[in-house]
Amino acid sequence: MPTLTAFAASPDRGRGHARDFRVRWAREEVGAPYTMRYLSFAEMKEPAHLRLHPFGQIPTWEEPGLALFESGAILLHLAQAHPGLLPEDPAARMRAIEWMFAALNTVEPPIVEREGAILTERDQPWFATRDAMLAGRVRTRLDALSRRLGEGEWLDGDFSVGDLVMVTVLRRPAGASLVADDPILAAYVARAEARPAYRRAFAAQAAVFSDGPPAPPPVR
Ligand code: GTB
Repeated sequence: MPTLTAFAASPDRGRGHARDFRVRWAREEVGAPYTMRYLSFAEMKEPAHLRLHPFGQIPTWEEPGLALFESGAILLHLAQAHPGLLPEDPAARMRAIEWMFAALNTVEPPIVEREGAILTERDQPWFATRDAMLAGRVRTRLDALSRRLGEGEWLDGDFSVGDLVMVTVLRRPAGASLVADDPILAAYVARAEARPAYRRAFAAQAAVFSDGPPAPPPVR
């Protein structure tokens, strides 16, 4: 059975913010079983894991004849190998992949940059000014995404791997409250979170922590 790696002790304590969650969700969407291997931070930097992931991170994916790192590559592989996450029509299929890249390369970076600042620079006297700037960059991306989504249910036709990645990006803490302020994006994320596959994946990862996920920290 294929194996996905994840944090043994995720700092999010089961809120599904680490990047293994998007793979769990995809796997549930296509209805294919998988097993998990949980790693400590020390194990992620040991030679056995570095052979799988040159940067010593999670997630990684192993199946007979193939080992992958990078959540985007793993998701593209799964979406190509199983029906359900990519349209059959070649042009529509490419547009879904385009949205996946947009999520990873255009929307996620400013959110990750803000997240890093919140984690490491919060005590600096200039933090409020810097955070306002970083939040503004996130908002610029979210506004454009919201305008494009408009009244649409998903980004381009049926739910695809592009939506799956975009929603995991929009759920990240440094963007979540800005998403909540936008009714179009908030409804989009809620629609995705209501999918049975999402709920199964979320329950599975939350169950790793016996005390359950705590309330999220306030990030505005
Ligand atoms: N581009 C890679 C991908 O998409 O797979 C990025 C992989 C990555 O950043 N992995 C992180 C990691 O292994 C975990 S997801 N970090 C450990 C290290 O670099 O040593 C990032 C993450 C971690 C924790 C939370 N959280 O607790 O909320 C959210 C996101």
